[in-house]
Amino acid sequence: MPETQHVDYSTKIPNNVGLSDDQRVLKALEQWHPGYIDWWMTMGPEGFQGLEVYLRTAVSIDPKGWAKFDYVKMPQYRWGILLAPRMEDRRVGFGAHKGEKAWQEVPGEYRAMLRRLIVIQGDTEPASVEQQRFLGRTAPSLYDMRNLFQVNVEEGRHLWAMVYLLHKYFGKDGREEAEGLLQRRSGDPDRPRMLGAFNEETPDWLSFFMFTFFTDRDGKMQLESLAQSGFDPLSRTCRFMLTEEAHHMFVGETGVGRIIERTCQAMREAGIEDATDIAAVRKLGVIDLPTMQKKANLHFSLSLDLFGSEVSTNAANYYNCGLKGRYQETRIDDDHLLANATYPVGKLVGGKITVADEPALTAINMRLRDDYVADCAKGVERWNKVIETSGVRYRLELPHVAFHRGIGEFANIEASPSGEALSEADWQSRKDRWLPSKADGEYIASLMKPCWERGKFASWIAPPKVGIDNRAGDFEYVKIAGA
Ligand code: BYC
Repeated sequence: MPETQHVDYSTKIPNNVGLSDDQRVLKALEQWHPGYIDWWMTMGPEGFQGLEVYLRTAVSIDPKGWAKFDYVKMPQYRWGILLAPRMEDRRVGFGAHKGEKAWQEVPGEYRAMLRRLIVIQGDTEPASVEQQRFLGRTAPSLYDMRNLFQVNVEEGRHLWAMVYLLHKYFGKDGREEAEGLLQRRSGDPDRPRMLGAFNEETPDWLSFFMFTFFTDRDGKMQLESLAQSGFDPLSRTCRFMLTEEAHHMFVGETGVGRIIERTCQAMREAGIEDATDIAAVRKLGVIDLPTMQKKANLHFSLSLDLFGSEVSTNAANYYNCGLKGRYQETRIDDDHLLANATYPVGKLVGGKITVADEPALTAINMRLRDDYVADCAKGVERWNKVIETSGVRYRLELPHVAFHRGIGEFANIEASPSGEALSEADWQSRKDRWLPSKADGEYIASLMKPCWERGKFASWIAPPKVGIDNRAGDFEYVKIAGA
């Protein structure tokens, strides 16, 4: 079967890439499949594999009707391979090959670079499932539990998306890399996941929502950049992944928004004016806004590290070779070569945080990170609207990009959220004001009690405005009896 809009469900692996006509790749994927299921059963959502969950499954790549909702047990989810439609006469849009026909096969000289990009992207997907595997137990509602599992199965599908590229285009090394993706484990000291943030814990639901807001948004930016790739199968794969990714960020943004809403409502009801009176707010059984600020500081800074160094020859090479572009490359009005252009980059000069122009080609990571920061800032403003509307006086803010960094220009210094360089002693004495402390973690953990009654929500989070798939408030998103 040729590539179609419709997804072929007659094969074990649903797809729109004509897998039944490609016995070599079909076989390779069928061999990989049991290892994947094994990984899912041991590292996927713990304790819920036998329950029916109201999930969407992609049935087409038509943007208007691509998903269908139904009850499904997660291990029986139809993880499939879906590529966005091929664009006629697509050309490489940037770098040294600009204007050439987009590649349908891997150019030999770029094989190692492309493989690396695909493996890094692939590695993050199962990592996030591993990080979130215990959260079902403390879900604040069936609605939230469903959303968690939806995100998890789709991250699983994104792993399939990258594994398909490895098997189809990278022969033996591709197969080995695909195996490796099932072997590494988030947080494992001996075989960790590749990127820092994916080895951190996601201990509670506030972290989950912050992660899906901040870290999935890095996913969006990276996928947007890879969607520009001159290697057409990668571009098409990423374009379809972005369709699913939007829901993940929705989960994060509305999750945090609903916690804020509930906190502000409880404060108003109790007549608490001072949002920084943490003890008083915590007595109400909700999460105080300063603690939410600390969690945002943590997840934002960890996510900034995912952009790599501000000045990077790797990034310059990816760009120059036409493999990874900038955010919305096609909408940028320049020569798409960047031979003589410069870009302002945050730098540490004589212990001071400043900005200096660098060649734009080596500053590609920095530019993507700037686009990311702007996108995050808009979301934070939407949270601030929720606070403002409630009448509470408090503002959430993104910390300075030098704050709490582990990669790049600011990795070796400590800085305050306002961007002031600090001595080690200063940092040690003040860091608990800016990052979640042990006591904050314990308080949040004390709230993480399951709330699984239909239509009910935990004390610390407001219900959503509308249900998933427009379902009523008491809809049974997860058939929980027997869990
Ligand atoms: N942790 O030149 P540099 C998602 C390494 S999230 C550990 O500064 P480069 C998702 C780097 O590999 C999106 N190591 O950086 C979200 C290099 O190593 P080698 C995932 C790091 O290469 C939520 C060295 O440091 N996709 O989809 O320009 C849920 C120097 O590198 C880190 C991608 O990231 C780090 N944070 O940029 C589920 C896209 N940062 O070569 C999913 C593909 C850097 O010296 N990846 N290093 O051994 C890339 O485009 C680039 O590899 C990076 C790094 C942007 C990650």
